[in-house]
Amino acid sequence: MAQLSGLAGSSNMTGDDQKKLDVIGNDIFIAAMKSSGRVKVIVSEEEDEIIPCPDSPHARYAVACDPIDGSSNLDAGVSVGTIFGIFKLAEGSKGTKEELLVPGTELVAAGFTMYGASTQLVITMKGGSVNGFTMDNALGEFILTHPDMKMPKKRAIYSVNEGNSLYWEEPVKEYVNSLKYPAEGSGGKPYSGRYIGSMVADAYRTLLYGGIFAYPADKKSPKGKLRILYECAPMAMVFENAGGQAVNSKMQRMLTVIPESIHDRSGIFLGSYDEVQKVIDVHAKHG
Ligand code: AHM
Ligand code: MG
Repeated sequence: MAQLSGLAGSSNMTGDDQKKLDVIGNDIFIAAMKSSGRVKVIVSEEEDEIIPCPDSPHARYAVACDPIDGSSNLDAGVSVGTIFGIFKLAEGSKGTKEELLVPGTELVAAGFTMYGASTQLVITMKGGSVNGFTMDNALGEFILTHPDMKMPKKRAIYSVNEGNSLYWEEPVKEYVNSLKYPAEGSGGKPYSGRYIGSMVADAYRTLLYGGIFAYPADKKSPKGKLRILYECAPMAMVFENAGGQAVNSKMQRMLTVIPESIHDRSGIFLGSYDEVQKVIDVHAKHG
C-alpha cells in the first residue's frame, strides 16, 4: 500500500509515465495469460514489442490488452480497468506481430473489467451477446449479474474531453454544439455531459445508460489517442454486440479498421445506435 501510488520511474513506448500499478498490472496480466497455456502471443500497452509465450508452442490464441486503462486516474482512486481482445491464430501460426495487424472483425472475444465501487467484468464472443458479471468478494467469483446486455437505442448523455475542442475538426465541433445547443423550436433539451477520463468507466456507463463516448482524432493528434488493438476494437465489439455502433474519425466502422502497427491509434465514437448515427450524419453533410 505504501509504495503503490506515484510513478515507477520508467516510460512506456508512447512516452507516458508508467505508474507502479501499471507495471504491476502488466506483470500480473502477462503471468496469467502465460500460465493459462492457451496463449501464444500477447500485446500489452505497456510493452513495446509483442510478448511470445514459448512455453505454449501449440497455443492458438493471441491476446491484446491494456492492463490498467485510465491510469492517470489511479492516484485519485477513480475507476480504472483492463481491456482485452482475443484473436484465434491460424493453424501453424508462428505468433508474429504481422498476424495481429488484422481488423477487429477477426476478434473471437473481447471485453473489459472495471475496478470501481464494485468489480465488473463485461465479455462478449464473436456473433454473441454481451454478458456482465460482478465480483462477489466473499466467493471470490464473478457472478452473472447483467445477462444479455442491450444498450438503450438513444440517450442524451455525451462523454468527451472538451479540453481538446480547440483542435477538433469542424464536423466534430458542429456535432457537439448540436448536443449542447439544440435548434430553436425543436423542443430538444441540451445533453448532459459526463467524462471520467477512464475509457472503461465512461464506456461502462454508456453501455448501461446509453449515450455516446468519443475520443476524436484532432489537429493535435491526427491519429487519435486511443489504441486500436486493445482499446478501440474490443470496445467496438462489445458495443456492437449490445446493439450500439462504433466508428472511427473517418466514420468507418471501427471493427473494420486495420492497425498499421501493434500500438496504432484511432479516433473513436461509440455508443447508442442513434447517437452514433447523429455523428455519422453530421460528417456526411460535410462530405
Ligand atoms: P491510458 O491507457 O494510458 O490510461 O490512456 C487511455 C485513457 C482512456 O482511459 C481515456 O478515455 C483517455 O485516455 C483519457 O484521455 P484524456 O486524459 O486525454 O482525456
Ligand atoms: Mg488505455
